[in-house]
Amino acid sequence: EKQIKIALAGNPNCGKTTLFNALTGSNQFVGNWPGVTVEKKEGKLKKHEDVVIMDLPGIYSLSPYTLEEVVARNYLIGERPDAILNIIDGTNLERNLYLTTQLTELGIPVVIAINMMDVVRKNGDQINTGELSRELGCPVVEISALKGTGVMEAAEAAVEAAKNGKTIPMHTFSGPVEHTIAHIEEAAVHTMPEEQQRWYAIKIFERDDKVLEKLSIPADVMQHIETDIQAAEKELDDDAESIITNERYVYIAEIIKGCYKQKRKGQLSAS
Ligand code: BGO
Repeated sequence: EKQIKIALAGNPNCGKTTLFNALTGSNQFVGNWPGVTVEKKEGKLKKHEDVVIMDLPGIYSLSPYTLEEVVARNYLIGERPDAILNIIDGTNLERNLYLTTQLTELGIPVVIAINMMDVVRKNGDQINTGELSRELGCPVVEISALKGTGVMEAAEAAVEAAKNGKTIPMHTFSGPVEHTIAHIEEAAVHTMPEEQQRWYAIKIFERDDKVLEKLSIPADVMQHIETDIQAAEKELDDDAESIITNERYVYIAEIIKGCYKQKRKGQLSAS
């Protein structure tokens, strides 16, 4: 039977190491990512001989600015795991979802594990996981990596997603951005597998130099694309990279409004 590869991705301090240990136990192999001194860990999922969990470095974004980000995205783009298990800190939803909005653009099935649920509950806060799942278009499982609750359910949801292999991009940017991304897809990335085109087109829009270097787009095509990007920048009165960042945060703020309820400060607890 074919081996299933699941990448574990999340922000620093979200509990990724705790979850990785809970899922793999002593069945771990530690090394380094090729060419860099960033630790690489992989392990077999408990009771699943055919499932390998890859622990990616803790990151806030898939931008090309830190070694950890580059290592993580090179793995995701280059190796294309069968699914991503995105662990997010439930006490810090807004910040953690910034990475999530980028992972769901890769064309790889994503399952979200909301960690620290013991703390969220203790604080009296509420997360509507059904609504979050609908908004993001991927399964959402509540876990406490520390207490070991929900962790196997989350991993099994990721295995299931890997077997289904379906991804549905849910988030769209503003009109001028989508217009330019569509042009970029047509002009520069149409020969790539369809599920990868959107991520590359967004990165080209952001003028991500690592992606531009890798793709070596012909100069005349690049000139057309640059004209399009500048038109969008003029219309939205910002630089391309900031436009993308800001629109992600606007999207996340909308999601949070619909699925997160923080207990009012000073409110008396019932218990
Ligand atoms: C310390 N619930 C709670 N309450 N805590 C959790 C959970 C959870 O579900 N999951 C993880 N933690 P890492 P990264 C610590 O180490 O796995 C805690 O960076 C401490 N250490 O126990 O390391 C976890 O791999 C002293 O906390 O995260 C750890 O993603 C005092 O979150 C921290 C308090 O987990 C980060 C906590 C000496």
